[in-house]
Amino acid sequence: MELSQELRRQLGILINRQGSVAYVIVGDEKGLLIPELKDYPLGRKRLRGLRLIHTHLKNEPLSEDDLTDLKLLRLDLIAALTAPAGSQRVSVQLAHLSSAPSGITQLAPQPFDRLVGYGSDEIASLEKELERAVKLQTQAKEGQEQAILISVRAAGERREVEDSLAELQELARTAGVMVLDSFIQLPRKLNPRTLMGEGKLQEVVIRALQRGASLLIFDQELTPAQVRAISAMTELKVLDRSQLILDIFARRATSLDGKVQVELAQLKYLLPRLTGRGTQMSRLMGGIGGRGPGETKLETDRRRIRDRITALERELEELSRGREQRRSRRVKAGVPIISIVGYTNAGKSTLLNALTKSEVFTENLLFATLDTSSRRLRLPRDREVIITDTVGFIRSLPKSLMGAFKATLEELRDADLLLHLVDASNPRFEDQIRQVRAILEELELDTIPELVVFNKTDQLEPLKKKDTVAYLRVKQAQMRYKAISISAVQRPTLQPLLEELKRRFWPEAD
Ligand SMILES: Nc1nc2c(ncn2[C@@H]2O[C@H](COP(=O)(O)OP(=O)(O)OP(=O)(O)O)[C@@H](O)[C@H]2O)c(=O)[nH]1
Ligand SMILES: [Mg+2]
Repeated sequence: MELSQELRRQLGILINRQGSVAYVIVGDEKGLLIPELKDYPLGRKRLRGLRLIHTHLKNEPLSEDDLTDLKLLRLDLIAALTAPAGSQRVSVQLAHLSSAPSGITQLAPQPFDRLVGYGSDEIASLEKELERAVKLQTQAKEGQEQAILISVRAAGERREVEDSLAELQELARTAGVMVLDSFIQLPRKLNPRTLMGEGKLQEVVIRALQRGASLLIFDQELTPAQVRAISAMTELKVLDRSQLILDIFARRATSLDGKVQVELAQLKYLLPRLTGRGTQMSRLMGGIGGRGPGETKLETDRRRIRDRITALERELEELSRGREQRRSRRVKAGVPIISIVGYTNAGKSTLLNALTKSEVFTENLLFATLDTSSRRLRLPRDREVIITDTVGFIRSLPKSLMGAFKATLEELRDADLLLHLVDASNPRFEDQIRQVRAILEELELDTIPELVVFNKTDQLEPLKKKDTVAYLRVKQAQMRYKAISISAVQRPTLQPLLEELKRRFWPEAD
């Protein structure tokens, strides 16, 4: 304290759990800057294992900056020592993280000697308490990743943001991630470095600590620099929507075609990010032992990835040649082709199965289907059509995936009719229709005739009782889109659809 007053600078020490001094920090009159705590990584621990004890020169209480350090660095404890000018009586103020709503517990100033008593036992029990609070709240399976969802958008309606976030939650569920909480921020201006404002980000970190999350998933696409900045600041894993979708596709891909396309998409997503990290790391982490992957290693990595991309593209071409042959045979046969398109989970595969009595895999998770399958559907009087089912759409489909799945989506070009299947039981169905149409337009498929079909109408009766307004909205939309209603799980309801197909392709008959 004396030394600090003499120097007119704050002094601080970081003490580890063994009681030895890990860092000594010399600040200025108003504050001090904590270095990167490389030797004390957080890993899966709740708390850092370091206590910061530092001096305040003007008798001031723990500052905002102090509390921010406590939160972001997840220190075990922060203590500020003060002494009235010329006095030997040093008093101490303590704060530590806790399961209180604010995330922090502050103790009233007390004489310095008390600090000595506030030792490892308290901290150990504090960490246990945090651990216990987390355990009580979650039922995550062993090894299941636990996440907090975040959406930050400068412009846009709250409802739209919430819808998109609800979908992100579904995506997380599909990826096997447990969602603990979500945050929405609608700032007037985005923070270019971390997207989310830093104050809000602190709140997120505290929540992650209290609830035991290890992962942040953003609904918006993050730049490589933003991912780095946010994960450096929070020491949590950071993903965005695109990465989550890519991850789901990667788990789902079973056919050779699917695997090649997904790997291609992943590499194309990775390549620019790898470049960014390389140059940044080597600049930031210079010095002995702190070198990132060296430039040479990165250059080889990049080259290897580019080579792999070329090889995969060639393989895809090869694969699509086989597909081409099958296609041209089909087209030549002159049999009408109907392609079922629609938002993921609309029931496309279920409908294909119901119509053609086949067994394409279906599941109540997103992106059950990645590969296109075609089946013949026999109609009365020896007429037949080919029905194809393909990968589902979703809003903000990552560009790299669109590119990689071009070949799969190419097949839609041969369709004589796009059967646009809509999950009418989904509260967001109208938005989903818009999204599907936007993607069709982007693929230049909007010139093919479209037939809108509302599926899952078996769910509408319960809806009518529960939420009449929503029910009426579906009914109105159905008229507006001139949609046929079916329930793919109840075969008799498909009759009107079959009639309509007959009318479209053989109008003169009967
Ligand atoms: N209640 C009800 N559920 C349905 C109906 N049609 C499909 N489902 C269910 O909806 C879920 C999704 O069906 P899928 O056929 O896999 O959907 P999809 O459009 O092929 O989805 P992706 O391949 O993931 O894009 C499954 O759990 C189906 O059982 C329906 O008419 N009524
Ligand atoms: Mg499917």
